[in-house]
Amino acid sequence: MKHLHISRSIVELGLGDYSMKGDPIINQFRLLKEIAGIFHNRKLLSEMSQETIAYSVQSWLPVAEGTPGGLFFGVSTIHPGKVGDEYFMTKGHFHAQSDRAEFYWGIQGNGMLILMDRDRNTWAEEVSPGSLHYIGGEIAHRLANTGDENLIVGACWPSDAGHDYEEIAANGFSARLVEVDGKPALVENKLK
Ligand code: PAN
Ligand code: ZN
Repeated sequence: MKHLHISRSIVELGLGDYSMKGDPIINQFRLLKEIAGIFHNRKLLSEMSQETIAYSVQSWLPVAEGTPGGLFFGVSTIHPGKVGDEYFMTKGHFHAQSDRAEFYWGIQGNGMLILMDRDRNTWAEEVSPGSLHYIGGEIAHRLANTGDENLIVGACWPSDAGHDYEEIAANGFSARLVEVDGKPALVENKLK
């Protein structure tokens, strides 16, 4: 069917802002009210505009979710902001097939990739344009925007990785990324 046929790819990246264009693109938006549970200071959060977009994700899933051997591609945009001293961040997850790894890379803005292993050791890598991050299997991952512009991060992960949000929703990460003396710092987070 495709023999001798020449075409353009069905998805293109805007190399300025990395916006993805094309038919199969999925656009997701996460509002503050939908992710309230991930922040420490719920009272402060309840006083903020609940419709604020904390982050958005564009993704291209060229094969069905769960297909072994395929790859998914995404671009996450975390908006600048804080709930008290805690930076806007993604929900964070382990992969459901927990040995499945992922690449992230920084495109625009400044932030942190917060990582946690199964023993609940938590650490972070600085994300900035050009930074490249290998997230091993069994490592929970979350992005936080520590700057005052959008943090844009690319991602590529296996199509059979899946997402396990429950562990993080129940117990969080063992540390929170907060602003201390004007700089980001990881501080211990007691189990709920
Ligand atoms: C990313 C994330 C994206 C949004 O594409 O899904 O940054 O974060 P949450 O999924 O934690 O809300 C990825 O890690 N995919 O596996
Ligand atoms: Zn992931």
